[in-house]
Amino acid sequence: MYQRIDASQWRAVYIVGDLHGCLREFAQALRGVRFDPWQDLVISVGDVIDRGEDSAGCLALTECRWFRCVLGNHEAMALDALDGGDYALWYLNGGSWYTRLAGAARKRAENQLMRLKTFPLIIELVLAEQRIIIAHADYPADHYAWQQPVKRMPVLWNRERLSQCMKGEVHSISGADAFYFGHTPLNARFDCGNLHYIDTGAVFGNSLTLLRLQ
Ligand SMILES: [Mn+2]
Repeated sequence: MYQRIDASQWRAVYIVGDLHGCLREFAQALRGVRFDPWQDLVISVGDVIDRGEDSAGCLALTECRWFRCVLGNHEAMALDALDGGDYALWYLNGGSWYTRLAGAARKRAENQLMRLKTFPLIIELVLAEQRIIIAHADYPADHYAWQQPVKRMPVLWNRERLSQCMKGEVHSISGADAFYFGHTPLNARFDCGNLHYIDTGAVFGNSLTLLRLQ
């Protein structure tokens, strides 16, 4: 469920919002910051696949050594479909790109998806003296602790805390310095206490948020 990353192993560490197949925009953003795959790392908040123009290309990123990600609800829907054989929910939510893959491309995507089962729900980035937590939708607790058991569904789907933040009922989470989430497309990144929501709706024609953390 948890994975720890030591930022000192990389020159620069970036975080990127929900890709949803927007490989072109992502490549452009990386070029814009002169990203070096031999020295730098980028961490995704999940939902790399579905809806956009190149889900297979974004899925392939999960095999790159310079790319890390937490699971999003779209990856979880794909895994549930592959495991249970019921594809309806996933296809309705942008997963139909998978039906258009054939032969080796289909097999490759299936293998890459199955590999996501070993991916974390929560990444703890240790950066100098700071602890930065990355999860797809929420960290469903008032206090963060490494390896603390949390429920999978709210980590992937919860929008409750974000709505509370937007209503001004500020909700920081203790136990870590900062939290980064995606999942809810916003016009601009939204910061509330130590919580940062960075899905800026790239797949809906808005911009992709790529931030340098180190
Ligand atoms: Mn999502």
